[in-house]
Amino acid sequence: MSVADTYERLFHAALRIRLVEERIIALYPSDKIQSPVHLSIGQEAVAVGACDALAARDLVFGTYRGHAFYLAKGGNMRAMFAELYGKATGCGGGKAGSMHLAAPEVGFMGASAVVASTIPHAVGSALAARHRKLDQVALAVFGDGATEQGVYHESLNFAALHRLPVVLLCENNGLAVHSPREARQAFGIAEHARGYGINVAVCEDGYDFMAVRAVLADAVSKVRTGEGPVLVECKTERYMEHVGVGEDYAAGYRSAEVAAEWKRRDPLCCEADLVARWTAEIAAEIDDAVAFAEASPWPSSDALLADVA
Ligand SMILES: Cc1ncc(C[n+]2csc(CCOP(=O)(O)OP(=O)(O)O)c2C)c(N)n1
Ligand SMILES: [Mg+2]
Repeated sequence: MSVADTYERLFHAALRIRLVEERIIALYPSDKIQSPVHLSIGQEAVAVGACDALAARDLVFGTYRGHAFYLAKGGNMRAMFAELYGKATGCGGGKAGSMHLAAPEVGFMGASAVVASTIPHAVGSALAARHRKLDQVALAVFGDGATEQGVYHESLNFAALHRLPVVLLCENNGLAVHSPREARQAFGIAEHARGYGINVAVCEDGYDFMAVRAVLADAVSKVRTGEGPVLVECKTERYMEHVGVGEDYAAGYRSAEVAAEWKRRDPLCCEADLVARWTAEIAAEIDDAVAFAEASPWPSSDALLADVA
């Protein structure tokens, strides 16, 4: 496949995610979406580039800001909207909501509202792949805030010690809720990870799915050939508020100018002709997924305690 074909394929995948989240923004005031939503608008290229560098058999462990990775790994859009609507046909039976999407049938193994909590799941899965002699890479995706959690450091140490087949992908948007990274961390994420003696890569251009894909392809190939874990720090920018469907540049904790600079480089904001080429087709797919969610039944009361204990 030519570079131009790959660019268009990834652009389409990223645009699909953005249009899904823009539809969530439009639907949210109706109160039909039953859970809080953490939007990835601005960060789609990280998910698209990363998932494109993986094989279908590889596994992704995500976060509550998970719509982008769920869709990029191949999660079903109907099951995602039904989950947001709390319906029985949702990917979590309507009980998981936006923060706990999962599509294990395509290798999106789950997400959690608890910061950093899926990193050890990815590391454990990589250990299992090693024991079972599977050619399978685990990818843990997490935010910059997650690197302050103890379990992040425990996971890095264990993965490095056992040279496990795991990629640790930090979506560094420079914020944890309203706190800038500089006010929270005494270390650089990539610099610090090097101390564990593992391969480290940085992608400065997290708006550029081709750049992300190239960095991740190199990381995945190193992991697959037995070089041990790789940490990838990918710089990115979230355009919307931490949770919810609004913009909050007026809140004073972040810079609208910085976001505007990212938007000037973001293909989804700049390439109007490609956006126009695919918007109607993607909108039709979203219409179908929303109609499916609307028409689906609520979970039965019997389902309330299923899968709980
Ligand atoms: C263990 C834990 N501590 C605190 C929180 C509250 N909390 C929710 S999101 C968040 C910020 C996380 O920031 P980051 O990891 O950078 O991810 P981002 O939201 O920027 O994608 C915090 C502190 C939580 N959910 N879990
Ligand atoms: Mg962050």
